[in-house]
Amino acid sequence: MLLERAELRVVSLPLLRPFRTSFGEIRDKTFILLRLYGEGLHGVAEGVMDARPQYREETISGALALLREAILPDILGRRWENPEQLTRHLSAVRGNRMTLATVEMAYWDLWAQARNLPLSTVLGGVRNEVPVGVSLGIHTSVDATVESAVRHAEQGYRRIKLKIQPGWDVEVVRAVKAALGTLPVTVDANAAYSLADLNVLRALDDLGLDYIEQPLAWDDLRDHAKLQALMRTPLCLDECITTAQDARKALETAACRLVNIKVGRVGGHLEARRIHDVATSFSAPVWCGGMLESGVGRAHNIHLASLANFTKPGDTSSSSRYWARDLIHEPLETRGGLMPVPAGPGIGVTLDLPFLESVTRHTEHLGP
Ligand code: OSB
Ligand code: MG
Repeated sequence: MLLERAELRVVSLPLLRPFRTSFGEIRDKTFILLRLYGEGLHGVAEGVMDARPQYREETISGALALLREAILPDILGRRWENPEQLTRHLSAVRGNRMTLATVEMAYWDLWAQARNLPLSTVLGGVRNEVPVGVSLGIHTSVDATVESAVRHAEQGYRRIKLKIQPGWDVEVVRAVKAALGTLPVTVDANAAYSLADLNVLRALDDLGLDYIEQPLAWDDLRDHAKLQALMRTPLCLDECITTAQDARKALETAACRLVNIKVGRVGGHLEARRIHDVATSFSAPVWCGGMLESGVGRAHNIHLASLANFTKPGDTSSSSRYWARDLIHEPLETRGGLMPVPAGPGIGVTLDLPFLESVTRHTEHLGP
């Protein structure tokens, strides 16, 4: 297929309520939206990098420059037979997995549409609805957190994940566990601890959590391996894993026992599927993470989560938890803790163009 041209936007969507993690609070979700055009169709994806490099190292401004100055001029005006061929070509780029993912995901959407097939089908997905949990940000009180956890459990979510940081951990987790009974509870520290915090980490180990997500530094497999050897609770890596080789090394060294796969973090659907396959070969489960995506990124995540080894509930919860109005027409809403995989061609959702226009901060066109 000839990739004819691209449209790059920066979009800002107001969150219904602020979301706080150990690295900061977000009120408006600002992201890159990329549309790739070919054969009278267009594919779309969003980037998961933020304005500031607080989760990982990529940024919106860095990604825009790289897309505009190097990656898009290199691939536009050329024919690409399939996503494999495009991804192989893009593998010459070092790092920048979020930026690469934005391009690769938009191309997958376009390519699947050209075949009139849902993305989940061309990826090899095996289910038409995927199990989901919620990720609850750091609240202002333990009571408010328990109240929110119970409300989401009543809505059918299959796992409650609590964001934690030093000073906001054992007490809130214990209270939520007591309120929820047998429903799986997990925590996500976004790299806020170190091995010097072993006392707190050991206390968390005694609380019966399903797993502990990314307790230590974003780029440190070695200390995670040391920690996992001291803990009964499985560790799950998020920030540390950007390639299938990272996942292989993490599982081989027992730095974790499961992986949070975010297609937008790891260079796209092909690499996400490779990570899924590596984890399968280690009998390690995976689950689909989220980055507070709009309906565009959320739809991509849901299609990916239809692969067989995504057995743990993911973070792809209902769009209405995040936005008063989403960028797409189709509602992405869970029923009984299950999110239906959109059935249309490609990612199976369509942009609400007037609304998109009203939340766009910046637009540029590339190609002839
Ligand atoms: O670490 O999983 C994370 C949100 C922003 C950045 C990092 C993370 C998260 C979440 C929210 O946990 C997941 C979601 O609801 O999209
Ligand atoms: Mg995480």
